[in-house]
Amino acid sequence: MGRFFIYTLFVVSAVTVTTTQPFQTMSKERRLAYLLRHDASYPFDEHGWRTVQDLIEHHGFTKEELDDIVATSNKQRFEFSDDHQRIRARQGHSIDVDVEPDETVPPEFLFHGTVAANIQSIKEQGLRHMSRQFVHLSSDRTTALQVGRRRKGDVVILTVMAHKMWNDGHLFFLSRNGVWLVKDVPPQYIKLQY
Ligand code: HQG
Repeated sequence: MGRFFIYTLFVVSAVTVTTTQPFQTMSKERRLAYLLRHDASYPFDEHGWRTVQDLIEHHGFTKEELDDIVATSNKQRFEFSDDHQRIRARQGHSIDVDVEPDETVPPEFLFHGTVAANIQSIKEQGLRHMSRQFVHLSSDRTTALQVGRRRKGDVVILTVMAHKMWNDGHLFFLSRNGVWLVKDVPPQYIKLQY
């Protein structure tokens, strides 16, 4: 194991697993997340807004359902424009939009929950943003554990030396629902702790 790698291995049984679930069987919130983050067929404006009218007319949502999802989403994933005519996701996009997360100086450490099967590759390549615009980081281990538990397999919590990265010139953004975003994390900034 490399000098930089100190391991924190949380071996837990995966309770929530990310699946390739058919669209129509997803919850309304998950469907909305897909439609606002990944739907390349929709002409989003540059800041990632989609009209409420489009979701009502073409995707089976009612205005009340959208109000309810925005208000009750456990991670506060979505927001309306001031005039309530448009809606967007606050983070997690694969489509190329700028939802204006705040560029922010990060704390000393941030955390990333993943699974053991990814570790060798992460050691070699660092954390990559994969299909999304950014690598997602959490400000505490508990949240990172929840993120990792979405996947099948033993969860591993990685510690990212965020402030050192920032000092070395990497930009960090904080989404409006508290998720830290960074383009990629080179391997020398990752601590794996036993
Ligand atoms: C892994 C949810 C191999 C990475 C959550 C992760 C989060 C690598 C997967 C948000 C790698 C990407 C995002 C490398 C990264 N080699 N594997 N070099 N670099 N990975 O879903 O962070 O509920 O794009 O560890 O709460 O799991 O939808 O990222 O396992 O905030 O609002 O590649 O999704 O938010 O998976 O999750 P994802 P994530 P919502």
